Amino acid sequence: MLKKKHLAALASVALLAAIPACGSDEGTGSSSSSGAASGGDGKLTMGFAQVGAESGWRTANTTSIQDSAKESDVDLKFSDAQQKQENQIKAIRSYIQQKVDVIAFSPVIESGWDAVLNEAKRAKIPVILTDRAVDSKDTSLYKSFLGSDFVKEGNKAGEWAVKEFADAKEVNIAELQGTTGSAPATDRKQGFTDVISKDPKFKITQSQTGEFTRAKGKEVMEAFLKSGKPIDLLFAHNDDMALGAIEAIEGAGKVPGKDIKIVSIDAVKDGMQALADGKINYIIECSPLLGPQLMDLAKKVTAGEEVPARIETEEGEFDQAQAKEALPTRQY
Ligand code: GYE
Repeated sequence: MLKKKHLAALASVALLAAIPACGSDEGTGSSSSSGAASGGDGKLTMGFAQVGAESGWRTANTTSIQDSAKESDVDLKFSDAQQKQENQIKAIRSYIQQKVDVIAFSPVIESGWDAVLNEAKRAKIPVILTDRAVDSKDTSLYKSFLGSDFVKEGNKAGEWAVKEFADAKEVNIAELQGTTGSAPATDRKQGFTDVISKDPKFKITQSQTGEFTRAKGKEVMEAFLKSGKPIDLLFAHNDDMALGAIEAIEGAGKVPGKDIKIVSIDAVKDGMQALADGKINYIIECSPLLGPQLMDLAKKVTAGEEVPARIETEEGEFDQAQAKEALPTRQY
């Protein structure tokens, strides 16, 4: 998980329009695309089991995958698991049954995948992990991982906090964690804690999951505020939870970005707007534009080519001025 070397991988053009996140039967984990798998038309068939539609990041990620499948002439079978592992497992089993050429998925949580991945292996269907990792010891269960270094993202958020609060005597931190058991929640927490724990003036006094959604971020932040404990800084594992928290902070008569500083991760448009408006203070970028690289990997893997075990995306960081500059051309 902490491996460093990698090819910087910048996703190319992202085509984001007002295309809905997914067209699948909501919550059933069923697949939305038609056409026979490994079809007689010679097209590559990919089964993709998406996490859900919990955030702006996820919507952009889904659009990137759907658009690049079209551009690469890949027949995409897409399913939305509504953040439930059982739905993802069901979808993967159905892709195995349909004999797709390749399975790709973004595992909602890290554990519990060995059985279904072994089924795919026995069926000789290669698997590519995108965005989130699994904790399987047997790395032969998948061909490659394509995504971000979430520990590094947490480090960067911590490093910003250390600079921002250089003169403070005490910093009380509230943390909105992502989905419990997911790689980004575990790793971002670890990365952030590793940095701030070097100075005992930083204390995480309240920490709970907001499940990566705006609604839950708001609800949990309301509870944090009601506790009466002082909060100097909010560390939100994604922009959507920060945006929900902003509503809670304003609802409590406080000024987000001033009374309570906020650092978050993703850099989706709505988050960048809040940063430009001074309601969020700093954002670490996490790129959702994985589609073009995924299609490329799928073609190589199904052609029997060797691929790197891990491909990481290259990402930036934004303060208010940088957000203002980036916003007009931001793709997601
Ligand atoms: O940060 C969050 C989304 O796995 C990197 O999932 C992804 C995370 C992203 O819901 O917004």
